[in-house]
Amino acid sequence: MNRRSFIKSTGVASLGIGLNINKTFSNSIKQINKPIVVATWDVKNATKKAWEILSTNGNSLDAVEQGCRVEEANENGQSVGIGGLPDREGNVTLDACIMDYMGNCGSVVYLKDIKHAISVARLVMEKTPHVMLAGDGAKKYALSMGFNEENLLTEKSKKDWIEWKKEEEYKPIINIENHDTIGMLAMDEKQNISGACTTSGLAYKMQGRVGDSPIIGSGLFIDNEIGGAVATGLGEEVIKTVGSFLVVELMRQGYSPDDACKIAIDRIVKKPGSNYKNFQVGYVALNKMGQTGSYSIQKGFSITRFDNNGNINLDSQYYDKQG
Ligand code: SD4
Repeated sequence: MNRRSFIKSTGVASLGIGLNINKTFSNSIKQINKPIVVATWDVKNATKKAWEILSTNGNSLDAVEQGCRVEEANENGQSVGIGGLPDREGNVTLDACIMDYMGNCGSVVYLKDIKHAISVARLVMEKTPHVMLAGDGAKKYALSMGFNEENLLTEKSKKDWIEWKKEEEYKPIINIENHDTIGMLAMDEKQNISGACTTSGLAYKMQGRVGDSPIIGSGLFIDNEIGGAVATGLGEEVIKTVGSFLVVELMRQGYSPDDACKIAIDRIVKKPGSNYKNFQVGYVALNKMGQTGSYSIQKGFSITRFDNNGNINLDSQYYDKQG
C-alpha cells in the first residue's frame, strides 16, 4: 500500500494539518483497536449486547441498534424507552436517531407508545425516502411496520410525575440516576463506524419539546472516515453548538477524542452569560483508530466501553471542578 492509499484507508489524511496531534494518537496509528463499542453512562448490559454482535463479526449498525434496545426495554431506566419520565402533561415521548457508516441516517421525534424508538429510526433510514418522522406520523409508521403499542408510563414514573406536579418546578436534572440518554458508538471488524442515540428527553419538559438526541449533528454524528460522537445532557445547549458534529470535525482536524470532547464542552461553558453550573452536557467520541474519549461539564458523567480488554465503566473528565 502506498502512502496515499494508506492515508485514505485509515482516514487520517487531515491529521497532517494539525500541529495539535497528540502523541497518543500518532503512536496508536500502528494498531487499530477493533472491534469496539462505547456508550454514555453505566450501561454494561447494553454494551455487552453490542459486543456479542461485534465479536462474532457482526456489523456496527446492528450492534448499536441492539445495544440501545436493551436500555429501551429496561423499565428501571427513567430516561429511555419504557419507564421514561413524562412531560408536564404526563406523556412519555421518545426521541431517537441512528447513523451508519455510509452516512445514512434516520430519526424519530415525539414518538408515543412504542418503546423501541431506535428500531423505528432505523426503519425510517432504511425503508423510507425521509430522514425524520415526528409524532403521530412516526407512530403510525411504526404500527404499520409491526411494532407493538404499549403504555410507556410505568407506575414508578407516574408516581414521580404526580409528586413533581405538587411544586411544578422545572429545572434540568443533572446526572439522572447516573443513567441518562443512551448514545452508543461502535466500530466493527471491517473498521466501519455506526452510532445511535435514544431518549425520553428531559423529564417534565413542555409538551411538544424535542431535544438534541434525534437531531443528526447535535445528539449524534458519524463520519466513517474520521469517527463518531454522541451527546447527553441538556439538549438545548447541544443543539445551539451542533455538538456532535463539532466533536467529529475537531477529530478531523487532528484532535484526540478526549480533546475534541473537551473543546466542544468549552464552547458551551465559555459562551457569554452561560449558566453552565445549572446543567450537564457530556460527549463521548470514538475515532477511526478505536480510541475513545469523553468530557462533561459536571462531575458524575461516565462512559462504558467494551473492547478486547473487557467491559468497563470509566469516569469522565469534567470541567466544573468547583461543583
Ligand atoms: C435531551 N439530551 O432531550 C436529551 C436528554 C438527556 O439529560 O440527555 N437528558 O435533551
